[in-house]
Amino acid sequence: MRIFSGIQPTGAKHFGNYSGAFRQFVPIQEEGEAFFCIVDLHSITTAFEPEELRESSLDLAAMLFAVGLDPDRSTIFVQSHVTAHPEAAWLLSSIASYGQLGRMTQFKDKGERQEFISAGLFTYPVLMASDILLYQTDVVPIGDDQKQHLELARDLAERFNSRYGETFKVPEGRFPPTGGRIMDLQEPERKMSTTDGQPQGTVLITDPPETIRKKVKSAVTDSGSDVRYEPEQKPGISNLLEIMSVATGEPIPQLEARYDSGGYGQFKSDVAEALVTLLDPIRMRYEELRADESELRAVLARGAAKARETAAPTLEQMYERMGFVRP
Ligand code: AQP
Repeated sequence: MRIFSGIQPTGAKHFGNYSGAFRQFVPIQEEGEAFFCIVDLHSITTAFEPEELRESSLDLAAMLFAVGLDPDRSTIFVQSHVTAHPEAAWLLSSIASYGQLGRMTQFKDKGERQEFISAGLFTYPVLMASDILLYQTDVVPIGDDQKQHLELARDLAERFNSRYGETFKVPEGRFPPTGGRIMDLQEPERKMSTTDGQPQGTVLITDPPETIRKKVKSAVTDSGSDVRYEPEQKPGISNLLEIMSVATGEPIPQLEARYDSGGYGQFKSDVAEALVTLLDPIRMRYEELRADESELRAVLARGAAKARETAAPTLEQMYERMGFVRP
């Protein structure tokens, strides 16, 4: 089984990324041949600083190893090291419709909040489709916010296969049953996010314990004092319940039963401690791994070599089937 997932090196990664994506990566790497891609080409579709991009690409590599990815089992690489990705994206853009791209929620949401809307932000999902399809991927472990983009990748695979002959596997998404969409602690109706979230409402994986405690303590809660999972009526408390369930592995009904009539105070302080217990060892491992930049670069170079070799035959087939004269 082939597994592929991409993560943007945009700023520091947060608990939402951990819950929706990283947490699934560790067990899934045992199920087949896994590729995890630091999608730096995606990161330039919104405003960015070149120096930060360089640093955060290496930060993300260290983070992926800190959460438990094993470079001997999985291939971890940087997207821009494998030029097949933008090449395949250009070929796929000829079968992606302008209308479908315009309906992407992420494009509409992010577009609304930017003064300058890049063409790259619009075509982003085509590059994401090429990332996934080049590896003949069976399974894509991702958070709920990526469902629509994955659907587009599936549509493009089917369209290409029917127009030019069977070339791509049609991938399936794998979404966590709990914690697939973690919300901002300050604005629980919006997802926790690096670029669009509130700093106080975003728990970073590298936040020190005191910062985590402060952020959870000031999390927006709802009227009433009962701890119940009702996302419509109680978005703040329901989000905290999901966070605690992800952090401890305890099912939500069990947590509801324990905290139901105890008020929000004790509950919030236990959520904070559960996060600290989970994230503190990751932060410490991260700091250790991040300090050895030459080792990180060496592992990424090995990953890129393997990724290039794996993606090349699919790209070649795309060119062939579309009628290009090959050199
Ligand atoms: N809030 C979230 N809850 C659960 N999963 C999430 N993911 C992102 N936010 C949440 C999942 O994390 C993986 C990597 O995401 P990404 O780094 O590619 O970027 P993103 O989705 O753009 O993440 P951000 O932080 O939310 O950034 P912006 O501000 O760009 O929207 C993906 O599998 C994603 O589903």
